[in-house]
Parts: sequence; structure tokens; C-alpha cells
Amino acid sequence: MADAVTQTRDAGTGIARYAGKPIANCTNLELFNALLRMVRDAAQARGTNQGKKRLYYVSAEFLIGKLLSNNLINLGLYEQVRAELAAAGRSLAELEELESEPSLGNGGLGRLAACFLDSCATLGLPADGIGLAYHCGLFRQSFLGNKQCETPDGWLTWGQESWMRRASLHQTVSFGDFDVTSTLYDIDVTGYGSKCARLRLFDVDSADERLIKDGIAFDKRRVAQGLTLFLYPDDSDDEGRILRVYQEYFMCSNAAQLILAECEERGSNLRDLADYAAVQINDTHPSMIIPELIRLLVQRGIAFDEARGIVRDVCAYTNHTILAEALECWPKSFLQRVAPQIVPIIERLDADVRKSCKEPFVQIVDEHDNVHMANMDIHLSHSTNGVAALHTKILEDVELAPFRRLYPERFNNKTNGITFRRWCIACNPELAALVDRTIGDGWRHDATQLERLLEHEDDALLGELAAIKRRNKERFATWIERHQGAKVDPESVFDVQSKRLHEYKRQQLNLLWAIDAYLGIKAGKLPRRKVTVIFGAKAAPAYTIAKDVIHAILCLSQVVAADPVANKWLQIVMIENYNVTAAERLIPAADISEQISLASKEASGTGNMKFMLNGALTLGTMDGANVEIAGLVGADNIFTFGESSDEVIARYQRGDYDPMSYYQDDERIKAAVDFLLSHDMLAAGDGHSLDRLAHELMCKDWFMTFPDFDAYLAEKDRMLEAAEDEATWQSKCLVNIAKAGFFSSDRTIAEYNRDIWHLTPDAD
Ligand code: NBG
Repeated sequence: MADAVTQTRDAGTGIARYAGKPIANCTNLELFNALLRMVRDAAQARGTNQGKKRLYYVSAEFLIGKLLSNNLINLGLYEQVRAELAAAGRSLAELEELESEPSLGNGGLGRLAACFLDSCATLGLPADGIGLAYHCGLFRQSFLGNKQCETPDGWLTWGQESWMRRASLHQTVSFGDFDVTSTLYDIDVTGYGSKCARLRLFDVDSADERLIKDGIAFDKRRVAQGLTLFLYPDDSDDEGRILRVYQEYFMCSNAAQLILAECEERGSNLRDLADYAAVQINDTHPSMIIPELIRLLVQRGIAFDEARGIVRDVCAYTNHTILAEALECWPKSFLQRVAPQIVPIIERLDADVRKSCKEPFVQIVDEHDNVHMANMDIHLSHSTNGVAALHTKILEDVELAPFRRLYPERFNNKTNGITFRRWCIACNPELAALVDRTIGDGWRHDATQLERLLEHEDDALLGELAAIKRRNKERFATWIERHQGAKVDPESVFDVQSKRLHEYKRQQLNLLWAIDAYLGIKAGKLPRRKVTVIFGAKAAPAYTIAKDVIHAILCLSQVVAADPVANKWLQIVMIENYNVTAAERLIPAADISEQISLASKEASGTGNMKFMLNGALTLGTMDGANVEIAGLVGADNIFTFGESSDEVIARYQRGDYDPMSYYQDDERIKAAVDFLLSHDMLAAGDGHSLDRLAHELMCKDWFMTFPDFDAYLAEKDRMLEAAEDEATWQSKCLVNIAKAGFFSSDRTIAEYNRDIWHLTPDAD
């Protein structure tokens, strides 16, 4: 690309050449398309990391975000392109607006997969992500009548300029009663100053978007047409659940066929497959790759027992949750219908386990003929890892303890990480530039160098940090007004909770805090400064209580906004259609990072790391990676509260938690919960939904909101008080930024490679 960007001014640099006319004469769309082609060529010119052994990271989700800026940064073209556009009176930021965000993921699990590919590319590791090209993604969220509505996220306009290149590969996947043909699309994943990795997405040729009728509803029995329309189609009925099994088998069979063909091409005789391939099974969605690989190896003449050993040496499994509901478990009859060819293999694997171990907990197939995917993963892989130290410890000591006794050497921890390219350099360029000026740019490749910031702490540096935060808040204010018409005050404290909507993450705890604060203001207890509580979250379409929480937040937002006194002190905003693009605006603007999951339930969290890196302080429970953040920054630089994971686990074991007694004994809890059914809330919303939520809290509260309520209120108050001492606050922010280096996904990936994959970096 170097020649393209150093061309003479008259002929234009690369951009004008790709556009076929001078920049000034182009529409924004023409410029965007030209840049896209130019970047694609530049990535191709860099080439893909090669090596005998290759990683195949198989995942149902890859939440990659927009790619233009990130690719320009990684290819070292960002500044040149920005300056060149600016010289012609054009703005790169405006072009970025045209790009639609690929809707290929849901939350942390998918974003982690994207960060990992960036780090693999950057570290020179030969690596491919393998997943599916969902036409309409997860869904697009809008708010109507204070409720979440779902519509297809048509991020893909087939035939138009796209990052996806159609590969020449076509494969057949055989289901029980029919076959389908798949097509492969590749997206180059640029590394920072290095060659590329690839994201390889399979689609089914028979997919038909016309099947979608009302919102995101479609006839789920039309498998061949519906297979790749959505990520996580509604699984509240058997048809939806079976469709997910079809999707998973489609992904796994395609991945397995591709892997074997590629490895053979690189010289493998398949018996030595482990020298050619490392397969990372990202949560349980790709688990069927195990029996599928065994099936294909046996088909190619390898004895079953040998094939089983080969697959075990190739595969490794990452667990991302301890919530039982997320550990997939499929009735054998579903598998029989979808992929009868792998059922005898699973039965044989199950029989093997039974021979050596009688314990019911570790069986692959249970007495009701349900197949436990995670159990199969653990038995048939050489590594099982959790994603933060506490999470791995809970897996080892509690949730998966019987497996740990069987295979102590297979368990390991890999604390999650984030790519600093996207989550600082791209989304917070002013902060990145300040860091460069202060300690040089070595941190861009070695994030631990951020610690050196601490040697430079003085009033000037803290003042600059404060000024950058202020400008980021102003930018966010401009963005959210354009995005959804909400006006927020950059002068206020930005108190942010953005993540999937789930009861264990406890958005409802934050909601109850906001109600309490509102009632306090009504009673004359004014905060020191206005607080803007910002939520970003999508609820799974079939998750009723999660949608009730969104409804209550939106109703409260309306009630507070309509109150002429309260609206001077408190504002509640929920970002519509929260996604990576919104996160990139929001996170650099945050003051408070809410990480308030019920201790023991959040495997890691990665938002917590992004906020920390961008100079927000954590208000959190000692859960997931929060524990490691606390260890790194020290007690003075984080705000923690709530019961410990040990206490919570003991409560579950005792089974004696009674939310009603908290409701009755604690006046503030009672007032906050009762307010859900107040006249004002009912006027703003739907009585059924609000009542269901209040009832759920009082009578069930499975994720124990009430026992942590008082401690949360007290710690948040302490934190809001601390926010008024600007210098001390910024000094805490500086410590958080300086200590964030540990959470670079480059570190995480280097550990995966050292302990699990053993790939050789491509040196040239
Ligand atoms: C999520 C966890 C997070 C974790 C990410 C990435 C799922 C199933 N799990 O705590 O909830 O940070 O995975 O590991 O989405």
C-alpha cells in the first residue's frame, strides 16, 4: 500500500485512485467504498500469518464492531487517511457513520472472540475464527411504549461493498433428512503492525430472509431457509431449540470439514492432526465439533479409539459461565433428528466414560437421555479453562469439582483481556495521545508499560485527564442526542452500566438505587451534583423478567424527567440498540463503571476492563475480574461492596434466602419496590410487567439483590462524594489506567498459546 499512499497530490493518494476521482468530487458513500477497497487490498498485501500449526477458534459469536477505523489504525494508515481527507475538507468520522456494525454477537463472549482474533493477528499467530454469517444478526433493539421491540438487524446488504470476501469453498452438510450446501465468507482481521488473521463465516445457500414475518418471528420449521437468519433464534419452544441444534451442527460440520482439508493440504496425515491444528471450543455452542471430527477421522480409515485420542489432543474448551442454564444440554432425540450420524459416536463416548467413572454428574448422557455438551467437552479435550481467577477457582472447587478430581492437569485459568487498539487507541484517541506524550508509544505493543504513567503523576497530567474526560462526555452528549434525541448534561456524573441484560448482572439493583435516589430528592435530600445513570443493554427476546427490567428503567426515566425538581438532579437514560459502536462512545465518557453482579456469577466481565482503561472507576462486587482489578489498583482506587462469593455460594447451599423478610424489614427496600407500582410508574407503563417484576423481587429474587442493597447504597454514596474531589478522583483514575496493562488481550493470547495451543509465531 505504501506506493498508493505516497502518490502525487494531483493524482490523489490511494483514496482518490480507489474512488476513481478526486476526493472533493466524491459522495461520502463513494469515499467509504473507496477506503474499504483500499484497506482490503492493504490487508491482503500484508498477508495472513502462516505456520504448520493453526488455531481454529470456533465460536457462535464474533462481535467485531465496525472495521474501518480499526483496520486503518492496525495498518498504520489512519493518520495519513485522516489528514488527506481533512485536506480535501472531508471527515473520516462522517464516513465511519456510514458503516453498519456487523451483528454477529451478543455480549462479552462474542466481543472477547473479536479481541482475541485482533491479538492473534498482532502476535503473529496463524489463526482463524470460524463462525456463521447471520443475515439479521441478534436483533435491532428499539423502544416503543417504554418497551424493548426487536426487529431484524439487516447489517448485511448483499452485493454491496463489504468486508466479506466470498471464498471459493463450498461444502455439503448432511442433516438427518436433508442436505444443505454452504458458502464461506472471509473477513481479514488486521493485526497491529503485523499480518492478518481471518474470520471465516459460513452461510447456507438456501437462506431466505423473506421467511421473516413479524418483527423477528419466522417459521422455525423451515430449517434450510432459516438456518443462518439470526444468532440465537428464540428457544422458548422445541422448534426453536431444534433450530439451534441445526445451527450448531452446521457450524461444527463446516468447521471440521474445513480443518481436516486444510491440515491435509499443509501435510498432515491426520494421525498427526495435533501438530497442525488447535481447536478452541468457545463455550458449548461448538461442542459438536468433537463427535464430528471423530466421525470424519473414522470415515478416513482411522480406528475409533485412535480418532478419539487425536481429537482430544486437538481440542480445548473455554467455559464462560457458571449459570447452569447456559451449559447446554440437548435431548438425544434432537440430535437424532438433526445429525443421526454423530449419535452413535456420542453414545460410545458416553459408554467409555461410564466404564471408568460411575459418578452421575460427569456422564455425557444423563438418565433422561439429555446430552451434556460441557461434559463432553471436558472429557474429550485436553484443556478446560475459566476466564478469570475467581471463576476458574469456582469451577475447580465447586461447579466442576468432580471433573477436576478426574483431570486435575486439564484445568487452567486464562483471565480475559481486551484489545487496546480498539478500546483505547481507536475509541479514546486523546487519551492515547496523552499517554504517548507522557511515556512514549511503547505501551501500544507492551501494555504493561502503562504503569510508567504513575511516575509522571502531577497536577498537569491529572488536569489533562480531567479535560479529556470532559471532552469525551461532551462528545457522548452530542452523539446520544443525535442517536435518540436524549439530552444529557456533561457537567453531571456519568454513572454507567452497560452489558447484556441479565438478572445476575443486577441492573435491577441499580434501578432500585435510582428509585431510592428519586424518592430521596422528593423528600429534600439533594445529591451533591446531578447524576446521569446510563444503561445500555439488550434483553433476550424470550427472557420476560429481563424485559420487565428494561420496561421499569424506561418508565422511571420518563417519571424522573417529568418531575421539575428531580430532573435537575437525576436523569436516567437507556441507550437504544446498545452495541460496540455505542460502547466506543460511551466508555471513554464514563465516570463510574457499574460491575455489580451477584458475587460468584459473573465469569469475568470485560466491560470492567474497558472502563478502567478509559479512566472510569469501578463500583463493583468482588466478582469475576473485578477481584483482579481490585488486587491491581488497591483498595483506595476501587469501590467494592456486597457479600463475598463464598457467602453467596453458602446461601445457595443452605437454600434459606427469603427476600420477603428483607422487603418487610428494610424500609428503603420496601419503598423502592413499592414505587414500581406507584401511580406515576403505572401511568408511564404496563401494570402487568411492573407487577411481575415487583413480585419476582419480593418472592424470588434469585440473584439476591436485597442482601446487597444497603451496602450498595452506602458505597455508591461514598463514591459520589469522592467524585467531588476532582484531583483525588483523577489520581485514582490514573492508577486504573496505569494498571490496566494486565488486561490486554495480547497477554491473554500469549498465555493461551504458551499453555494450550503451542503455535509458532509467523516471524516475517
Ligand atoms: C460471558 C460472561 C462474562 C465474560 C464473557 C467472556 C457468556 C455466556 N459469558 O463474564 O458472562 O466476560 O463471557 O468470557 O456470554
